[in-house]
Amino acid sequence: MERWHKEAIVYQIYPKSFMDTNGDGIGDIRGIIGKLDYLKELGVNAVWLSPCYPSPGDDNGYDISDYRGIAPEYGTLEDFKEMLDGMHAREIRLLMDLVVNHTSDEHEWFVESRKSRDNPYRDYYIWRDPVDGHAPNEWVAAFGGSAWEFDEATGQYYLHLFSKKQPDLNWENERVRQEIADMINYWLDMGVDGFRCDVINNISKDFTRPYAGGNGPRLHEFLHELHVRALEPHKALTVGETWGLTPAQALELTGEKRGELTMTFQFEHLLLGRVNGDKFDPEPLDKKAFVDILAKWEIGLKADSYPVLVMENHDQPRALSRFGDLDFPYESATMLASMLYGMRGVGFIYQGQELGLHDPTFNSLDEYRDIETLNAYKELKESGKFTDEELLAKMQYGSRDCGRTPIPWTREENGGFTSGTPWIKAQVDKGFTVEEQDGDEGSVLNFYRKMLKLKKSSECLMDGEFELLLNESDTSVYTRTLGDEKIFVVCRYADTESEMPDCIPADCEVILNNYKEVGKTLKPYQAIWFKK
Ligand code: TEU
Ligand code: CA
Repeated sequence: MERWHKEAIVYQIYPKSFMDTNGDGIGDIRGIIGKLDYLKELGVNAVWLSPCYPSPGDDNGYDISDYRGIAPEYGTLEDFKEMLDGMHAREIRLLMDLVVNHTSDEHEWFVESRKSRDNPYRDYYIWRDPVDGHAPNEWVAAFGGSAWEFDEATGQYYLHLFSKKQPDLNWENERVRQEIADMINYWLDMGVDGFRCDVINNISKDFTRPYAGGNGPRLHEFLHELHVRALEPHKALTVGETWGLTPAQALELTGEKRGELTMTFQFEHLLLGRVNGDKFDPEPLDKKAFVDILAKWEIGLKADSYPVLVMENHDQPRALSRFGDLDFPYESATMLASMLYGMRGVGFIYQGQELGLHDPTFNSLDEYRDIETLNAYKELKESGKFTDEELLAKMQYGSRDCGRTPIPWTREENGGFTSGTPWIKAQVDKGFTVEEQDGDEGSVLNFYRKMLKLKKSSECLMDGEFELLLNESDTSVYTRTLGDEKIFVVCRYADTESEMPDCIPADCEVILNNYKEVGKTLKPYQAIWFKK
């Protein structure tokens, strides 16, 4: 397996909301091309591009109707190649989004599959007879309702773990697995460097279970086969989107000798502030648990895996709104970054995070676009338990659209994202645009630039051993150690001052600090990287 990932810092682009160049209100590939220097200057050396394949757009591109094309609204294959060359010229690698648990129902495989029970593509998907006139089991879909959809034409149900326009592929079928390996090779031959693998631990189903979940019996076998058929020959990097794993399970997917995935995301800390992980059911954030969970994964993966450090993506509200403090936007955004990226692992940064963006304000239901939000609203409303006002507050708290509004590049209308009408509302707040932060030494953007430069240039930050020294009373300290070098990361996770922890040796050098000074006390949300 290639080891370049240890030096990687990945920027996630959600193309629909990044930059529009033709005024149709939808971000596009030429928009990305125009911002490559911005990415280079930020200090990232890889990009994960959310899906830009042809799609009916039921789930913003996570419902793919052609695995080998580029969606016309995003541009052409020529534009794509130009973007890829532009990235490589700047030593930025490209990870594409690999969505192979399901396709769109408008993919030609499914169009064929649903035609008849003996169609050659029938077995590309998961079809079952009704049981006593009902769905084959109780599994529910991530976006609400049963995971089974009855298809009149052939009298059977098909499985969809997400929307009914996202039928699940049948990985038990060898032809499906070969098609996918071929498709992966097609992109890798073109020069793509790897993939972020959407809900990848769901590809093997376990029908003995009462609920739809991941990690079915053939998962490892399927991944190893892809590794042999496509990934390993190209030395491709993969990062699995894998919800609900334990560190032990993550090691089984990523260990050096496994020949499966390079890395997996861990999202356990992103479930905090939610009753039983339900994104529309808020509860106060347990800040101690936030640090403890991150530390648990650092330690749990140490033996044979390289962690992924993430706090935002296109499925999550903004970290500042969830884990930070809107009264201390600069301090808390930079503290969270210092805490997370000081750890061992590949840093993933979601577009706009580097500006310390907070959630946009949604004033009414029709400002939302996300299928999950709209379905949840409907279900919760039908339950009769909530007022309209309460429902809107829930959506504002948990909606995926909170992270999907356009990047505010300038102070102009719609943040300079488009000259037309944006596909989703654009929010532009004073101080939270690239234009304003670029030249401002005290901006979140310049803090990220400085931090990423440090992270990339230090072996100790890249691969040093992690140890948690302190996590109490809203102050934490951990160390990174490599040979005789030691880095202390000290974070104040509260809006009040505290004592400087006494585990910091006196003769340390300050290499990163989100305040001008290091005093006798820690200031609200102060974060410092000390080098010994
Ligand atoms: O997400 C999978 C996933 O389980 C969640 O993060 C999802 O956002 C949802 O909240 C489940 O309740 C991946 C993609 O990141 C997401 O955008 C897609 O909608 C989904 O897969 C289906 O492809
Ligand atoms: Ca456009």
